[in-house]
Formats: sequence, structure tokens, C-alpha cells
Amino acid sequence: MASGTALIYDEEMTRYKLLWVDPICKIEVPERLVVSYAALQKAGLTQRCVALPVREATDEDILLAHSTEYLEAVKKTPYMTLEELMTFAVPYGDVYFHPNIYHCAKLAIGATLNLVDAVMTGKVRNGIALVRPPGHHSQRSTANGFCIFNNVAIGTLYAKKKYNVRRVLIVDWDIHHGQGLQYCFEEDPDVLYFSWHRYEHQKFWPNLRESDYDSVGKGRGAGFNINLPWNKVGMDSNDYLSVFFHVLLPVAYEFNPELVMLSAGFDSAIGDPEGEMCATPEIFGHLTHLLMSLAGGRLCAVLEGGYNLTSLPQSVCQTVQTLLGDPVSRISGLSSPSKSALESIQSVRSVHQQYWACFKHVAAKPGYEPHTKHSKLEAGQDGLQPGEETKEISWPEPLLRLPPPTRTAVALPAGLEDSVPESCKRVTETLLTPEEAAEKLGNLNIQDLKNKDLLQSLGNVQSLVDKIEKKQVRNGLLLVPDLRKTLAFAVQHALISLTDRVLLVFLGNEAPVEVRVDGKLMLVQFCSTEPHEPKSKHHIPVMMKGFGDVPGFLHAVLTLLLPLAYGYDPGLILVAMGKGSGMGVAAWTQLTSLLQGLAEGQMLVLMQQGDEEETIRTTAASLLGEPAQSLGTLGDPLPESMDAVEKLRLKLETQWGLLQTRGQNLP
Ligand code: X5A
Ligand code: ZN
Repeated sequence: MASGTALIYDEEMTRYKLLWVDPICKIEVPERLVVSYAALQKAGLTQRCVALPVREATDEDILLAHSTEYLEAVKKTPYMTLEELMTFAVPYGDVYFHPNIYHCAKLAIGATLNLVDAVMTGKVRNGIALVRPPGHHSQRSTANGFCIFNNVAIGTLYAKKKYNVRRVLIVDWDIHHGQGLQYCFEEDPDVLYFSWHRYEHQKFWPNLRESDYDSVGKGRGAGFNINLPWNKVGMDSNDYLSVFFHVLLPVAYEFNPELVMLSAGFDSAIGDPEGEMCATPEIFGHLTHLLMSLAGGRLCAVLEGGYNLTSLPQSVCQTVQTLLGDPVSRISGLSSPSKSALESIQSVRSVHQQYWACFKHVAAKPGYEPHTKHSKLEAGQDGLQPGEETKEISWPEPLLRLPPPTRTAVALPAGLEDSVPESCKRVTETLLTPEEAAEKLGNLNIQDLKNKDLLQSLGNVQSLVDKIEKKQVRNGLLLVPDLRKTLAFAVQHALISLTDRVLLVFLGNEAPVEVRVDGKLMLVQFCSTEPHEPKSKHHIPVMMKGFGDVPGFLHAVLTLLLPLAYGYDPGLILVAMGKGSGMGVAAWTQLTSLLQGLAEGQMLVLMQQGDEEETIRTTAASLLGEPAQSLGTLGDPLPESMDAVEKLRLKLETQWGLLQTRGQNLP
């Protein structure tokens, strides 16, 4: 299994700049790369990555996405005078040239292709290319928006051609619409292009009608182009996460990509003069983490925009640190997406409901809303007005994300120890005394107090929670003789010594622990028989029609569990599988991987003794940071599962705002 993170950077790409006065282009400066790389160095991240060289793209590479005439024209720019360069740029729009930009543009492509090579050959698992010029606005025969050649388009076509990759997902989180990427792939059903972008009902650059949500792709590519327009500025982490939970991730899993290409522009971060959005740099750690469970972890990030020289390097560091597998920081205080964001989410879901099974239950759009309806910018309660408050905007510096010295500890019965990798720390603790156990677990009877196995497993739980609390260990796996008692003990002990919010995700029919009324425990229970009516908003039983419905289960995880978990912001995750829940191994590793984005990855997995070695091995691998297994081509989810999840979301969405998917005045 591939491991490691590639980092591609070359100072040469800082050696071009704007040579005349142009208020539009002046933000695209060499310092963007300098400060990004310096921040990585300062955080000790460059040494942890696999440094790869850049190369010059060949004509053949460039011609994958561009016309000969355009290439030949750009080839002449190194020999042009200043005045000729200025004139050359005019017809393209929002772009400048420099005698060295052609050279740099070839290196930016070459960097992208070296990254694709490294990921596709398994030299590394994932990586990032820090490049200038950016690429996603560039089209077959045009430069545009600071972009000369379309790095990610060429990288995608190269991967398809050289490695026979069939399905590629392109995620474009830059705050501008990558229209170059859209045009390149809009008829291709094997490339799913997702972009969110500042749009403001077409008032924002590049002001294209085709950037709206109703551009879904053409011909055989219909359904494979997804545009999420932001119609107001000031969008924040709530809005970004909601779009991932309710739009991008469900479709991405259904698409089942073999490779993820990321147009990583950080002008969507707070403080950026172009985006004017409010999402803090930490969010990019989460967005990256959420994408890392796709395509067996094969992810190639390529820098696009990002013009605030403070939030850009911070966001780059968050992204790289997550690619490396470091624990993701907690995001506190999440609430719900803004009204305008909800309208966009609802629009894109309903216009795509005919293409994707994950949206089948969404009301179809009665007809496209012509956006002339919103021809004036209304003053909204949510978000900022354009241009407002961008000067002195500030945010706290992201906290250091120190990985504990040991990632995973295990407590396994003798005989099973060899089924997990050596790098797992073995925990064998002294027994808990019956008194200690009884103190935290009032309902022990005489029988239990004599049960050495039980007292041993409680001792292991206690020791693991304490190691997590001391930041010696990040997560752990325990096989226990009595799942319910051990879970009850784990919750009690964690609430005493580690955190005041525990999330317990339980797969099985019996409610595993007594539901607390104080909100210190959130219990999400996947079950196949009708559960008792929950007594608290913190007990959420999810009825699945058996655990064999992988698409239905995934739908519940993405659109219910993750929004709940992010809204709750736990300090510890407990995951427990009752015996014989029958969950497939791939779905199980998806669950354990995705949940590691919460609680700084502090997680304990408890399993009833008697489970197969295979489950233990894959669970340990997931805790150690191996990518989740791909779920393959998903069939349609069972309607019963979908109904159950939708009903729950409607019931809970007022209390847990990240569950919302609809604007008020739309059907
Ligand atoms: C790559 C990128 C932005 C161009 C803005 C032009 N380009 N107004 O972020
Ligand atoms: Zn941009």
C-alpha cells in the first residue's frame, strides 16, 4: 500500500511577475509561493514530505488540453518586448505575461505531471504541487485569470492516457469558477468536475451564465459537471462543510473515482481580497481529510489561487499536514449554513436529482429559476456585503497539530496480536480492582467482579483513555468480552478524565449504554430492528434495513452522522460494532476513516471478542491512517434506508443545523 506525501516546489516558479500597472493582476505575486513554502519549512513539514523535482512539460503534454496555435503563440512570449507582452495579454482577460512565464507555465504542468506519476506508480500516496502560474481558467486556446495552461486538465488527461485511469474526480475549491476545467470535461462522463465559486447571480468574475448550478454537463457528460454558486460573500466553515456533506461527497462516492485531482485554490479562505469569504484555514484540513477516503487515498493537489499572504500559507500548511496524516484540528462552534448557501445547495441537488441515486429523494426542480429574478443584490442577514470589512479582518493563528508519539494502541487477546502491524503499541494493563470498576460502573454484580477478563478489559480501556488524555496515543482498538459493560465504563471514564463530550457510534440493535440527559454523550446507533423511541436529542437511532445496504449506510454516514458529529464537536469518539452486525469491511473502514476527522482523531474502537481476524486487521490499518477501501460501484440505496435517514434529518435539522439542505422559499 502506497504511503508518503509528495511536495513539489521549485523557486524558478517565483521568477516572473507583473511588470506594468494593472490593478486586476497585481495580487498575483511571486511571494504567494515564497510565503507558502516558507511556512511549510517553519512548521517542519517540508522534511516530512517526499520532495519531487519539477520538469518542463513537453509540447505533447501541453497539446493534451491546448491547441497548436495557442501553444505556438505562447512560445513566442519569451522574446517579446514589454509592450508586445502587454498587447498579447489584452484579448485574453485578467492575465499578464512576462518573458519567463512560458518557462514557469511549463514547470507548473511538469510539477503536476510528476505528482500524477508519483501517485499513480505508488511512489507516494498523495501530494501537492505548489505552482505558479495557476491553471483552472485557461482554455484550449486562451489564457485567462492569471492562468496560461490548464495544469489540472492536463494532469487529468495525462493520468487517463498514461495510466488508463478511468474515472477522475476534480474538486475545485478555489473561489473562482474553473471554467477552463468545465469546458474541457463537460462532455466527458469519466471526469466528474465539481466547483464552488463566488457567483453573486453572475455579478462576479468571470460573470458567466454557464457557471450557474444548472450547467450539469453535456451529452454523455450530463450529470458530471457540478457547479455550486455562492450568491453572497462571507461564506464560512458551516457553508463549506454542508456542501461537502450534502452535495460533493454523496456524488463523489457514487461516482467512485480512481483518482482525485484537487484544484487547491486558497482564495476561498478568510481574508482573501478576491473571495471575501470567512472560512478559517483549519477548514482546509477537514476538506482534505474528507477527500482522502476516496479513490483509495490517491489525491493530487495542485495550487490555484490564494492572494492573502497570511491565510494562504496557513491554509497550505493545513492541507499538507492533513495529507501527511496528522490529526485534524477541532472546529468548534459550528451551527448551520446561511440561507443563501442553503438555496444554492437545494438548487444543485434538485437539478442533479435525475442523474444521481443519492439525490433521488430530493424534489425535482419545477423548472430552472432564471436568475434575472435576483437581478439586484439584496441585502441579506447572512454574510457580508461585497467589499465590506475585508481590510482589517483577522482570525486566530491555527493551533499546532502535534501528532502523539504513538498513533495506535491495541488491546487484543493472545493469539490475535500478530494480526495487526508491529507499529501498534500493545497495551496489557494490570487488572482493575473490583472496587475501581464498581466506582464507575454502579451496576456490577458479584459475578462481574470475579470475572478477570472483564476487569482486565476495563483496565485496558482506562489505560487507553489515560494515554489519549496525556497525548501519548491518538487512537486504539480493543477486543472485549463484554461490549456493553466496557462501553459504559469507557463513557464514564472519558467523561471524568478526558472530555465533556463523547460521541458513541454503535452498530447493533440493543442500545449499548444508558442514554444520558446531560448531553455529555451523543449516541448514534445504526440498527436493523425498530429501536425504542429515543428520550433525548442526543440519542439518534438510525434504522437500516440490514447492514448489507452499503449505499444506504454510506448515505446515512455522509448526510446524517457527519453533520451531527461536526455539530456536536466531541472530544472523543467511541466506535463499537456489536457481534455479527454483518457490516462489510470496506464500509466499516470508510466509517472509521471519516470519523477520524473529529476529536483530533482521538478514537477508540471496541469490538466484541470473537470477531474475525480480517476485521481486526483492517480496523487497525484504518486507525494507523491507511486509506479506506473503495466501496466500488454502489447500487441504489434501499428506499427504506433513504426514507429513514431523510425523516431523521427533517426531525433533527432545527437542533443540528448542519443537517439542513433546503432554503426556505424553495420547494
Ligand atoms: C487562479 C485564480 C483569479 C483571477 C481573478 C481575475 N484566478 N479577476 O484565482
Ligand atoms: Zn481563484
